[in-house]
Amino acid sequence: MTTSTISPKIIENFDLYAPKLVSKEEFFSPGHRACQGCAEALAIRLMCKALGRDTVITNATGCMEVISSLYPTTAWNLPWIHVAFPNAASVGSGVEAGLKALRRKGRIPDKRVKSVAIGGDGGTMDIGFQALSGAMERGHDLLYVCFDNEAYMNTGIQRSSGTPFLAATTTAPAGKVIPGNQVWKKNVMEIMVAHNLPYVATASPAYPIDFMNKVKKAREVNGPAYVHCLVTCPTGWRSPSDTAIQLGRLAWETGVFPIYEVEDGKYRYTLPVPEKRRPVEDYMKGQGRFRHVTPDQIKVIQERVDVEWEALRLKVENSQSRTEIRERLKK
Ligand SMILES: Cc1ncc(C[n+]2csc(CCOP(=O)(O)OP(=O)(O)O)c2C)c(N)n1
Ligand SMILES: [Mg+2]
Repeated sequence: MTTSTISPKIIENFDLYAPKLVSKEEFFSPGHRACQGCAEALAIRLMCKALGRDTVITNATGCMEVISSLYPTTAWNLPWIHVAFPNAASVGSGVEAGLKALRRKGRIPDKRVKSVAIGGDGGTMDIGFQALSGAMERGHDLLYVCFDNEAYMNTGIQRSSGTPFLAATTTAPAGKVIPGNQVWKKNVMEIMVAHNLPYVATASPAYPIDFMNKVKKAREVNGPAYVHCLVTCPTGWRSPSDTAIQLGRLAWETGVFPIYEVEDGKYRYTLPVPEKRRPVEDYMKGQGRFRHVTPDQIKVIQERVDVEWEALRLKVENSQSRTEIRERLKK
């Protein structure tokens, strides 16, 4: 694991600090059936710690539902509902509306219970996309968290619109005809920002405190919020199971997956920005799904990452929040 971004002092006093930073209460319990080194299961566990008890989770079909709810067991220690592949955001918004109605009628205590919908990249960026857009546009008090492992992993590593360019999947195999996935990853963050949401963020369980802080912040928003969490998948990425955290860090250190937030329209990095980004090859070489990629193809990917990184940097540097803009226009 690279430790460049963790202060040595925190590592030295880890046992002292960790329990103060992270709740010991477990809402996603061990004993589930996730693969070894699954970053998605880790991210769910951290998300639940950040959300706390007063939460209802709506879970689209996908790896996390399959591994956590094998009859007659469950890993969930929170109210949890499994729904179809495309409609987590619809059900999550229904849960929110239902809780509101029950509170109004005095049928449940008058306290805030957060509705949180979760789905994989397929369930969010592809098949559940209209449900997500609708829920966000209607302005529900709903947090949606996408756990993006960059393919339909539960059903056998089929490509999704979250799959990176040239990654090999079972429906975009690398061979004589094509060198893996033929299109660039969809930038769903920008589409969420275009919905004018109060809070949108990217995150990774490789930076657990940053991720949990974002979930907490999104939970407090009284309205729609979206968190896009990149989760490494040793099975689908063909990477050793002990590199889940290392790869998560490399995704940020190379700029392949920028970690930032957009609050009220203002872009901000939330981690110390690397002075010099590492080459994308450092990220790709540990993953069998990119094994076939040639040096010339890596150059194309590097150029794309450089351009997207600069486009984001300009947004961080120049964007103003809607509140700031409103105030400026008043003057
Ligand atoms: C309408 C419909 N189509 C297809 C499926 C089969 N199916 C279930 S989960 C899944 C893939 C899930 O992928 P993703 O959302 O990325 O989650 P992951 O398993 O990768 O965590 C598919 C294709 C289904 N359940 N319903
Ligand atoms: Mg997936």
